[in-house]
Amino acid sequence: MVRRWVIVVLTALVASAGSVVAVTLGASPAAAAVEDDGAGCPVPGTGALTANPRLPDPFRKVDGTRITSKSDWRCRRAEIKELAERHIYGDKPAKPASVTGTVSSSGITVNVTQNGRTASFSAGVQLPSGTGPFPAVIVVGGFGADTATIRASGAAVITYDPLAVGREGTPRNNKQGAFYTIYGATSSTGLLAAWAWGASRIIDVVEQSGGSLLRADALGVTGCSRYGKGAFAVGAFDQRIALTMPIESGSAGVPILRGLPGEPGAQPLSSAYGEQPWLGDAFSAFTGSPNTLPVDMHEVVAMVAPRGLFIMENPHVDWLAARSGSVSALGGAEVYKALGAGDNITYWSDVADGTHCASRPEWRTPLQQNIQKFLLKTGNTAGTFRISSRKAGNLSEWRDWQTPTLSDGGPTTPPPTGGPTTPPPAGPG
Ligand code: MCU
Repeated sequence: MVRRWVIVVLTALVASAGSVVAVTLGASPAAAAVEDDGAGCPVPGTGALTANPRLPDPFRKVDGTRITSKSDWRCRRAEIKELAERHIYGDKPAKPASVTGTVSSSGITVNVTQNGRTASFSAGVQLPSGTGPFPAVIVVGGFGADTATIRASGAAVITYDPLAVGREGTPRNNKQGAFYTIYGATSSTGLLAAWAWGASRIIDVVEQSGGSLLRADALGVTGCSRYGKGAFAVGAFDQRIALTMPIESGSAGVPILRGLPGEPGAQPLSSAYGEQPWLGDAFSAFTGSPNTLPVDMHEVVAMVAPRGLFIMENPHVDWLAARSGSVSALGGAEVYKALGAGDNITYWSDVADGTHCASRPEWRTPLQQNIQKFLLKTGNTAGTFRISSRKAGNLSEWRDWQTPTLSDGGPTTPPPTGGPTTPPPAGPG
């Protein structure tokens, strides 16, 4: 009966959205077929923000009730996404009216038109050996990612220069790049959301290319440092990404924002906000008081669930905030567990070399295993937590909530318009 209910809901979703929506049941590691499967979910306003020194409960909805079933996660995720955009990143607009482009064995072109404004950018492609179509990993920025291992594992590399979409070195009131050409130089959206939007448009083009060279259903993303912040945002905000792999992302990346003021040597919030317009303009309200944020980065980790996530961090450079990173990963992992997908997240900061964005032998095997599991679908290695004792955070100090046992039943939140409004009667057992 449960299965029939899921099928009924799926049918309704397909009918109402006009596109196929892939849903992950149990622990099977599937990306969604759409950028945002919670686009139709209601998200109430939060009202006045109240201080909470602990991490917000990822399972508690804006209306104050807690979710009870795995299928409730879809609309709870939509709330987190909205809060993260509103207070941390700025708005990431949905797919523009027109996205066109080409995919070849050497590159991808992207042309976007919206409201009479047009912008273009491109990305490089490097294929692995063998015959396609190939999975692919979008490499944000030009350093720190182990592209040799990615290609040796059988995935193509899509080299994405995010600065063409959102430039660094500009003032907040005169932002530049393809995103701001479309949405305006005074857009309050920060660079990370702009970069994520650009990656989503690359995925649109790969999707529209018909899959003869690159597979839109087997895409990953990675990047190091500021581009690790970017890779994290790309994977969190586009559910077509099957494998998200941020490297040494630091403040404004994986680490909990609440942890940064108290982590010795970590890049301060005011610095992460001020160094570049990475975060949305609205984050200025929180640089001195992250405790009033109704959302924190452990929930952005959870936005990736149940999809593949491999977080790599460096415990030797205090600035990179790996202690707060470990708390974020542990907090987000609670959502993975509740969804029955605890094996889909890996966190690894136990590395010997302290050089920022170094090539690290420790990460080669888990990188290959994650590509096999989530992109090639030839492996099923369980994710692990390898937290360096140098920067080991303690989740229990940061939470006052416990992880619920979520039922497999139908949604308690109504499906989008056009779907059934009452669940079918319960079956015998
Ligand atoms: C970790 O990412 C950043 C960091 O946030 C900045 O403060 C620093 O200047 O640059 C890092 C980076 O991108 O290094 C390549």
